[in-house]
Amino acid sequence: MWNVRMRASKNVRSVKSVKKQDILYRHEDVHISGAEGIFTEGEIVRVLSRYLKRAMGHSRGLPDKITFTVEKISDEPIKISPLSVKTLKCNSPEEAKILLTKRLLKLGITNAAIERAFNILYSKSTMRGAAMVKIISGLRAEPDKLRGVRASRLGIDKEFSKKLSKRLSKFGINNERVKEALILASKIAYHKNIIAEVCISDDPEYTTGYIASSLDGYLRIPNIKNFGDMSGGRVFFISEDADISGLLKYIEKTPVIIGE
Ligand code: WAQ
Ligand code: MG
Repeated sequence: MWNVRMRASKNVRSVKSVKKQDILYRHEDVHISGAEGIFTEGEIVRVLSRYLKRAMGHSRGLPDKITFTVEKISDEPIKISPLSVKTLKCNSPEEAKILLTKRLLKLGITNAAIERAFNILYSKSTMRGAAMVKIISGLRAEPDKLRGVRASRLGIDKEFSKKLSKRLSKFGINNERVKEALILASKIAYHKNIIAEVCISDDPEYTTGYIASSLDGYLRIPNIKNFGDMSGGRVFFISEDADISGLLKYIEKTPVIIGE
């Protein structure tokens, strides 16, 4: 199996500084789009062309640099089931925040951690990866606070993918975006030290986000942000005392395939 990754970015000459958790970072690269998956050798060319099209036709703008990585995976992937999928009722970002707060509190996440997450998710300066927020203190745990941590080496069993498509079709949500998000959320929720994830797309025209956890599954939230809004991001809520290096290894390096 092969891990195929794409990253598209645009260099901005005017260097912008952002302050996060009292550390000053400099933004020179604007993230446009990223994608990845685990594929067989025969699928690589088709996937590369699909990713290239996605990078070149993105609503966040035209990139000036696109990087592809094609890497052989030697470890046998862990096979896990996907989370259950449900779409909640939500009419506005304000309603989304109330709904998210309720659900996160129920999962044992403090108001401090929730507030930290909202600041990241609704911030204008988007990250390439996800922030890791500790559930009690609300402190950030990822080593690179500007980039975040990227979930990598994840994919779906080919036969199972067809079955999943059929099921999603019944609800009118059979598309690459939903499938890729469900694969990522399922891998992330599988780790015992990740209590929940919240995601808002950074694409200005895509306004449905989600909250995911092994307890409640993958819950889609319409109108989590306003149409045209360029903000977005991902937050992984982690146990206060989690072994960070072990967790990073799982998120970034351990191959996981979604199957039956
Ligand atoms: N690992 C960690 N964080 C990531 C990754 C990754 N592999 N890919 C993206 N992110 C972060 C990054 O901060 C982006 O700004 C943010 O997530 C949003 O990424 O059920 O389209 O690819 O209708 O814009 C979810 C809802 C859509 C789907 C998610 O995210 C549905 C989406 P995007
Ligand atoms: Mg995006």
